[in-house]
Amino acid sequence: VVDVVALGESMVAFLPTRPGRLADVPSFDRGIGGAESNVACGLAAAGHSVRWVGRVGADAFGDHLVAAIAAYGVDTSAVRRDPDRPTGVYFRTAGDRATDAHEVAYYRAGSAASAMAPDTVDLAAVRSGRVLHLSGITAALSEGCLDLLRLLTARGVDRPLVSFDVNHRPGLWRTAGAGGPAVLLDLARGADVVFVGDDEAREAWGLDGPDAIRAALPEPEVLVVKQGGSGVTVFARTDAGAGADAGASRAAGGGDVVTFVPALRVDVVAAVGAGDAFAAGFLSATLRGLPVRDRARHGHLMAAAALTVPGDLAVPPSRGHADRLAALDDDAWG
Ligand code: KDG
Repeated sequence: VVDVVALGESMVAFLPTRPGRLADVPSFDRGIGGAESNVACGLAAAGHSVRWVGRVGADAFGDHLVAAIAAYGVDTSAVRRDPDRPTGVYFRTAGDRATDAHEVAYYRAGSAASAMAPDTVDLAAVRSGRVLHLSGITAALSEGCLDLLRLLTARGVDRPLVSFDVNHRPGLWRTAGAGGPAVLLDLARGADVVFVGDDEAREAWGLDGPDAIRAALPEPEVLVVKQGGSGVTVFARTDAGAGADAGASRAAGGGDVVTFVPALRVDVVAAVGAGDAFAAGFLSATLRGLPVRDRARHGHLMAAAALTVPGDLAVPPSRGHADRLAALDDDAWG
C-alpha cells in the first residue's frame, strides 16, 4: 500500500522565456504540468510513497512526462501508453502579477488521457493507496473520464480516503460535453476531503463564501475553502479526527469545527501550481495525523514555494524545515 495515488492527465507544458502574450513571445521552455501529478510530485518531495496513474501517448512527450514525474520519486508503473492518441500539451503565460491574468492554450482534445475510462485504467492500482487524489479537470476530458470519476467517488464501497480538488477550468468546460461544471458539485459530494477556491465556487456553482459552499457540500469530512491570498477556511467534522485548535476555531452546525488559517504573504511570480502544492502539503499533514491548523499551514508553506517560481513545481521545504515553520507562533503567520 502506498500513501497516495493521484490520477489524472499530465501534459508537457511550454512556458514563455520572456513576458508577453502568447501571440508575441518568440520561444518557450519545456516543463511539465498536470494538477494531479503536481500533487504527487509535492507529496513525494515531502517524503511519501506516491503513485501517479495516467495515460500518455507512445510518443516522445509521453517518454518525457513519465521520466520527469518518475524523477520526483513518483511510481509510474501503472501509467498506460496509448499507441493511437498523442500526449496532451499546453502553452501558458506566467500571468500578470497584479491581476494574475494569464493565457492558457490547451492542445489536449483527443489526447491519450482523454481515453481513460473504468475499463482502460488499472483499477486495482488506482485504489492501492491510503489516499486517492482526484480533480475536476478529469471530469471535463471525456465521457469515459467522467464515468471513471463517478465510479471512484461512489460511496458505500471499500475505498481509500478520497481527496478531490474541484479545479474548475473554464477553458475546458467551454468545449466539454453536456452537464457543465455543475457536475463537479456531485463529484465533490462523493469525496472525503475537498479543496475548492471561493472564486471557482462562485464561477462554477454561483455559491458565495465558505458558509454557502459548506451548506451545499455537507458530505465531505473535511472541506477546505481557499480564499485567495488571505488564507483558507477549513470545515472539519468533529468525527473526522481533526480536533479543535484553541483560539482559531469555532464550532458550527452539522458537527463542524471551522478554522480560518491565514496564508503566508509572498510576492507572486506565477499562481499556477499553487493549489496543487497546497493540496500536497495538506494531505501530507493529514497522513501524519496533524491537527487542522497544521495541515493548512503545511499547505500554505508548499503553496508559498510554488507561488514564487514561474513553473508549476517548486522545490518545497524539507519535512523538518516545514515542521519548524509551521510551529512558529501566530504573529509570524499573520
Ligand atoms: O494546477 C495546475 C494545472 O492547471 C496545470 O498543470 C495544467 O493540469 C492542468 C490543467 O488541466 O489545467
